[in-house]
Amino acid sequence: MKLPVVVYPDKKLKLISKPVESFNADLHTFLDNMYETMMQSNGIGLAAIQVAKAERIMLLCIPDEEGEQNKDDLLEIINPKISNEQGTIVYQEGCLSVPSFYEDIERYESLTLDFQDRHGKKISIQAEGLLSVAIQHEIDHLDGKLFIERLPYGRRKKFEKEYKKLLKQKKNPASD
Ligand code: QAP
Ligand code: CO
Repeated sequence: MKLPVVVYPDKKLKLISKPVESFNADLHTFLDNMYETMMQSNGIGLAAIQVAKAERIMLLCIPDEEGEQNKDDLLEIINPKISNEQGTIVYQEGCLSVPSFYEDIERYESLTLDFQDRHGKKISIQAEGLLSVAIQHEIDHLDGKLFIERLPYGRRKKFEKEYKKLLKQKKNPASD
C-alpha cells in the first residue's frame, strides 16, 4: 500500500523519531508499505517520518551504474548510528518532502553505519559517495532536520520564495 508523503512546511517533519523496540509483523508490513511508497514516488531514500511515523526507520535503494534500482540493493535501516565520518563531498540533494527543489549540500564523504535489520539483527557497513550522502540525509530526517536547513542564509531565502510560489501554483493552477 502506498502511503501519503508528508511535505514541507508540515511541522511533523520536525519531530525527533523514537527508537524501534519490537521487530514484529506490524513493522514488516510498515517496511513493505514504505518500499512501495518510495518506489512509486521515484525516491532513492525515505524516512518513516515522511509517511508520518516518528520511528527511527529509513529505506535506501541506490541506483546501479545503469541508473536502475534493484531490490537486491534495498537497505532497511532501523536504529542507525554513524561513526568514523571522514572527508567532504558536495552533492545536489532533493527530498520527497520538498518536491521539485534541488540544491548542493556538503556532507561527509565516507562513514561507518551501525543499524538493525527488520529482524533486529545488528549490521555494520562502510559507506562512501552517494550512499554516504543518502544515509546522512535520512538520519537528518530522524532528527527532525531537512536538507534546506543546511543551506546558507541567502540560498535558504531564495528557496522559501520559490517554494511558496510553487505551493500557490499547486493550490490554484489557473493563475498561470
Ligand atoms: C534523499 O531523496 C537523497 O523533488 C532521497 O519531485 C537525495 O529520493 C539522498 C524526489 C539526494 C541522496 C542524495 C525528489 C522525487 C526524490 C523530488 C529522494 C521529486 C521527486 C528524492
Ligand atoms: Co528527504
